[in-house]
Amino acid sequence: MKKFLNYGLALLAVALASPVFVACDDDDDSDSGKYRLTVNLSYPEGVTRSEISDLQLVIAKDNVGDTIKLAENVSNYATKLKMGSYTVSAKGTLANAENAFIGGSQVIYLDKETELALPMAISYGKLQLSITAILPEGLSAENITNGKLTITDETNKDTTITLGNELSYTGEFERGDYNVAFEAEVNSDQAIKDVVLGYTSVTLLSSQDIQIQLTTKGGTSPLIFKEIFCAGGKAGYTQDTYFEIVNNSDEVQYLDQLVMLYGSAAQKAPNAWQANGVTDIYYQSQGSVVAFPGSGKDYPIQPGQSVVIANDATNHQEADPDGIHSDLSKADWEIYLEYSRMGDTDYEAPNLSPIFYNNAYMRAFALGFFNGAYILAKLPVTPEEYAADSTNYSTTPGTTSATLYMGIASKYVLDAVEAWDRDDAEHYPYFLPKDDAHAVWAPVGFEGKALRRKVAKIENGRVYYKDTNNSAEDFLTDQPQTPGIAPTAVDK
Ligand SMILES: [Ca+2]
Ligand SMILES: [Ca+2]
Repeated sequence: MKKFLNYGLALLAVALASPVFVACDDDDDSDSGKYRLTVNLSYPEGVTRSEISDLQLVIAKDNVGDTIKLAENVSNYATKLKMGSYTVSAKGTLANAENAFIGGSQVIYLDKETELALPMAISYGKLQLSITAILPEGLSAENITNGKLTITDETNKDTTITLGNELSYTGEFERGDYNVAFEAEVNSDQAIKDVVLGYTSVTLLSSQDIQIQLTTKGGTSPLIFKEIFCAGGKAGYTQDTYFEIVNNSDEVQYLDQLVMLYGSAAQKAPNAWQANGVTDIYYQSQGSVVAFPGSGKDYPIQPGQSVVIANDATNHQEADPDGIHSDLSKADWEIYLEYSRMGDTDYEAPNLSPIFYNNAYMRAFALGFFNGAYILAKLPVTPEEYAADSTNYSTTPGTTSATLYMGIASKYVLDAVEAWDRDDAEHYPYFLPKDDAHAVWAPVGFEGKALRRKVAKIENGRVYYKDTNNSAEDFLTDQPQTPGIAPTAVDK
């Protein structure tokens, strides 16, 4: 129908430009060799002539024809024409709907008296939809960023509009039903930004202004641990451990300057900090805090992509054929503890480096085979700046020990996973519930088993992992080591 309209307009333009008149009386003023053509417009059910305005007819030969305006309540037209091929077109405007048209077109060959019933159909032009998002009280446009509007039509086709910190948008859309969703991040120094979001649906039959009331919600981390292997593949072999981090979001993320911290999950009661009221800063255990290098966007990680961080990026199967180890010689990264007095080898993989250590006799990061609290964090400053700030350290409260521990605040945590030793009778959580609501059982020590995050769904081959900030729900324990290998099935 759209084709017809364009064609009709083209005909109209041509007709205005070169008024070759073919509809009625010819030059010779004689009816000889002419045939009568009667056009009767045939409307779709439910449409009457009185609803149509500006009804026009064009009878064109060789793309040239006059525009005949049909008078009110007239639906037919008769003329006499020479034998030949004609395109008969009609169009009008529907009065009872915005930007709605009715029209039809047919080609005939006139070689006898003819009565044509020209079928007419309805077509619609686009309508204007204006959308305004209303922020929750206390927030203004300067407080938000990365605003995104998603408009989904009846066929589930999405149109995504990037709005930055704009709150309104106007576009042209076909008639129909739409779902409209708005989402933006709230500016803060938190590693996981809060989001404002809202949703509405609209049936677009005329141009409309709609509003979406937004509410605030805690965001989810784009980067999470997919697998943690810290249980060891054989007693006495300490450097086969690894972490795997996945980009569980739909946008590119960056590993630059992210830090990893390890805490002990062996506590049966509040630790010294918790007992002193410090519950939202997580202090490391003995050992190091390590960081990715980079200046901000040097190490992108694509949606769905994962990276393996080995303690030692070497083939541990070769090094110790008796244990249950992985070949980590192709690991994306390794943790290189240059300071270690136990010796650490700098293999080919690029390094995460310590930004602080309080025990030079640790051979590897996160030494603790039967339990552990693992943090992936994004700091508000560079790791070096963070490490240089003395307020980020504490000695153990209530003791005279001079040993310093680095702490990372809950708000900088991207992912926190706690694993408890199932043989311990008592446990006291290392994390606040908002970071990890419940620990998972750690794999049995020295049996080569890993913690692996559950698969929530698989779409077009892309694995999405479960992330409810509850390790007991999100992780499977005693899993085979699968560094860098995505599962192929959804987990219960
Ligand atoms: Ca190492
Ligand atoms: Ca290296």
